[in-house]
Amino acid sequence: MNETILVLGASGQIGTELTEKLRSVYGKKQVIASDIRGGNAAIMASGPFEIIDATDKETILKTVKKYKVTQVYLLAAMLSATAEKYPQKAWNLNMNSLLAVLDLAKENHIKQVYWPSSIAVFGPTTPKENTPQKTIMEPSTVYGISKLSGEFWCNYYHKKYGVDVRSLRFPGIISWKSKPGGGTTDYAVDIYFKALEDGNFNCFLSENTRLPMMYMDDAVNATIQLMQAKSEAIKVRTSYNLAAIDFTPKEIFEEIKKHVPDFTITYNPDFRQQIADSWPSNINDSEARKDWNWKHQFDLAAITKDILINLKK
Ligand code: VAH
Repeated sequence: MNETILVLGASGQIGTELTEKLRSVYGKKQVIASDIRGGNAAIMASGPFEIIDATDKETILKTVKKYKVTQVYLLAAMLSATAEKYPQKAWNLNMNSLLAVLDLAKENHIKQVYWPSSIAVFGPTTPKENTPQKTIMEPSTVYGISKLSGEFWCNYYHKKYGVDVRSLRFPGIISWKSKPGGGTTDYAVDIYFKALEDGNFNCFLSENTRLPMMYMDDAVNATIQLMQAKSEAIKVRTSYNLAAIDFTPKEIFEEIKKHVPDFTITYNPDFRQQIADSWPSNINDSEARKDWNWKHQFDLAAITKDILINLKK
């Protein structure tokens, strides 16, 4: 597999762990990490790093030529909660970065593109249970609007120019290696840190807010599995539904309490409750399981055990 990969947004929650995994699969020198700001020590030390604004096509092209890049993974984006505060900045970053990379693929500078979408493409009129691949999609957040638009651009560039761009609709992603980054589902990241640091968690969502979630390891493995699948196996060129588990703040709290008996929680919903209420409770990902054999590994008990063991180290 002689690929050379450029990760845009490598300092973010997913970018950090995706870069680490890609370097273990393809070789440290074959994966160039980049972001608008420096990454964590491990990312900076374990392979090439470049400061790149993901909306700046010329700088991306210069880097593609410098390292003879064959694939770009575009993880740079502004997430749901922050995007509601800065709509124009979110639209600019989320859209212009994607169009820049799709153009580089259309001009044959790179062979393959990965771009993450999100369950945020679904809105309040979407069926909430077992949400299908094709359904009503009327997103009511800036982030969701940018992700749904991005999906149509991916499909357009594939159909019209033959660009091999692939995408997954990520649920909320839980990890312990980096602190939360402005996402509505990031309560499920922060709760583990607070369980060990403070013993109490002030949750910005109500206790019965059920959301689709996934462990970072599953999300990273799904991404690489999708990108390594044969092109003819990829039947969906907007973005694949991808699912693992779903839970409420009450359920994740109870799971953590099994390990941290004195842990307490208070619920003080804020503006992010409205965002969460516009999203599905759980997702049907049968197309991904059928087309390229997707299968999640981690349930909530396994996630909780793994995170608390690692955070306690
Ligand atoms: C967010 N973590 O909360 C992201 C994700 C489904 C949510 O896209 O904005």
